[in-house]
Amino acid sequence: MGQSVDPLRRTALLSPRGQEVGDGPNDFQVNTTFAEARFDEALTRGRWRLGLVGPDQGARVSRGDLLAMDLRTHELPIACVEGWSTSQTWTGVALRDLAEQVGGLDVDEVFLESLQEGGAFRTMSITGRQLRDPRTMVALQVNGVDLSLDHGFTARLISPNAPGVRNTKWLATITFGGQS
Ligand SMILES: Nc1nc2c(c(=O)[nH]1)N[C@H]1C(S)=C(S)[C@@H](COP(=O)(O)O)O[C@H]1N2
Ligand SMILES: [Mo]
Repeated sequence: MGQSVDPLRRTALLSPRGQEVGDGPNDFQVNTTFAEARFDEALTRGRWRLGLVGPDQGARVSRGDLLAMDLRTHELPIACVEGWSTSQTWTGVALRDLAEQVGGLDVDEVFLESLQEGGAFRTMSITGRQLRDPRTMVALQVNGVDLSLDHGFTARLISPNAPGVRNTKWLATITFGGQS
């Protein structure tokens, strides 16, 4: 599948809505493709670490560290204000489990930072309530396979109570307690 993408069809799908058809399990709508995000793919690979900043301490966790944690799987929607919605099966680590590692479970705000260098959605925040929802996760996989680059590899936020825009892709750092 996807071996011969008609270039015209592909262009049409790169509409202002950012919708694009990917391959297999990652074949669902995209807002901001990896190509549009414009950063070095190497940043998502071997040396990638997720930075965790909490009131008590900080930590840097690798993809392997995350995969070794308690993994959760939930079917959750992404609803984009641009007029589409999709529901997929995500697997990852509960955000609250990561917060606990750095003493950040009781904060009022969580600040998410993407590897993306520019763009309005490079940084985002979610509420303490969203943090404490056990289904809010740092997702590594979707529908049983690794996230595609377009869907935020290495890791992205998925929260059941947040608009699509808050589900930050290409996570770099998570600060519990807001931007200090
Ligand atoms: N870094 C980053 N994360 C992002 C965005 C973005 O432009 N940059 N777009 C957001 C928006 S508006 C939506 S609706 C979802 C869409 O996720 P998807 O592209 O995996 O479907 O990602 C969100 N996360
Ligand atoms: Mo969106």
